[in-house]
Amino acid sequence: FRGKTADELREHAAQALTGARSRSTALTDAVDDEDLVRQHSKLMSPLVWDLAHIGSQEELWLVRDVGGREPLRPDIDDLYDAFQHPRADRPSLPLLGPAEARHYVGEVRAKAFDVLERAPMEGRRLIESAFAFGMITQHEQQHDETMLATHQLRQGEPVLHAPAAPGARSGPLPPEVLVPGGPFLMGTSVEPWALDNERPAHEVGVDAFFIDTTPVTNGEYVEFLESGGYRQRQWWSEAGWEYRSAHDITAPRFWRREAGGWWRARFGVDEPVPAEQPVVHVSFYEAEAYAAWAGKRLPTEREWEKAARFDPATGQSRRFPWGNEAPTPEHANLGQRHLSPAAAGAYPAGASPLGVHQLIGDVWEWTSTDFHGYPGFAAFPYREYSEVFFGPDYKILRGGSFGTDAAAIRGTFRNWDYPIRRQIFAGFRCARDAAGV
Ligand code: AVJ
Ligand code: FE
Repeated sequence: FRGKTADELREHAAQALTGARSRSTALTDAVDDEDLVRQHSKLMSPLVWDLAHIGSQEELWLVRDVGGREPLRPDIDDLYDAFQHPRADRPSLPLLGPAEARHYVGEVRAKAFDVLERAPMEGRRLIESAFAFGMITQHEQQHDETMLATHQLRQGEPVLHAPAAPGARSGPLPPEVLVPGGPFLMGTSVEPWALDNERPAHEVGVDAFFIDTTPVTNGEYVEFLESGGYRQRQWWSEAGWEYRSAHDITAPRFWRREAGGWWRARFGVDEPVPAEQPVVHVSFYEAEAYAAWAGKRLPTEREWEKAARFDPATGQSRRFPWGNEAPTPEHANLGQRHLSPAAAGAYPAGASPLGVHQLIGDVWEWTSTDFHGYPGFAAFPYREYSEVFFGPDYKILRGGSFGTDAAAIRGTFRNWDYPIRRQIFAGFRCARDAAGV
């Protein structure tokens, strides 16, 4: 926030909120009312639930907590409390209908802007207020990505459209690079919009390791698949093999075999699986099996962050692989500008100082690390944002996907999900030890 006037900070928050809202509107206006209230998959909420939930959180956190205003709709707090109702049960709740939900989120937003007008954007309460608007923006963008995943699960004619993602723009890349051993600064204490689980900054030691310069591509993944990887027990962990067998998983989600080739369904369009793009819609277990087959392993979360942020020239950690400036379309495939990952090598301007590409954008990357708080973790503003998820059930994903907005990603951002999840836009890259280097 340094060097910014209170008005500039307000303007920035207003633009971020408005950007998130145009995306939510586009995702929910793309389908008719019947489609909005339908559950497209037991794994997801009806889109109309996400929309009103976005409004409900904004009412709770911004309008009531930060603004100290009277509740608008205290009667619906429970309906949109994600902890009270699992996704599968949400369609049977007495939810706001499409018109009511749109009206509600509009009313909440008007109040939120009113709160923003009067928010203390200087002095002692600056950080608190500015963070609250950042948190609400990120919350909406996260649900927008979730709604995008619902669109991917939806049956029917395509309703979302975007230009094709770029092809490779860098020359041939080495398959992997060496990341030197030694300490680096992980997490952050200064990033204004960082959530509680990214804090505080702390030094961690990492042994030297090799990491892939790009995420694993469909072409590479097909080699694993066609060499019998899904049938060979030896590549799989015990839990992974159990999961693979119980659900008879034989390929990434949304893939099918036809006429001697692999096809995929992508937002209602059928297309041959593009060999040059990172693989997406694989579970942690599949990622782990591929890595074992390739003679490698998944990176730990620390390794991923060191590869993404460490600048060997200065010894400092950057905000993003390319530096400290916010992502532009030259740096990374973010923000649903395209409806797929881009080819490996499509973002040379986004590479890290060590030459690791596409750490931000394209696909979320599975790491081998369970979700825990950093040393000195303090839940903020609520235990329910991250702390209640700490433990061995969730694996960390890093870097964001083509469906993640720039407002909701940075080098320190931590996402988490169950290792069986495949409907999220997740892929991976491999690493290996560099003992003795
Ligand atoms: C950080 C993506 C795991 O979607 O469950 C949304 C974000 N938290 N509403 C999720 C979130 C509350 C969260 N993830
Ligand atoms: Fe939420």
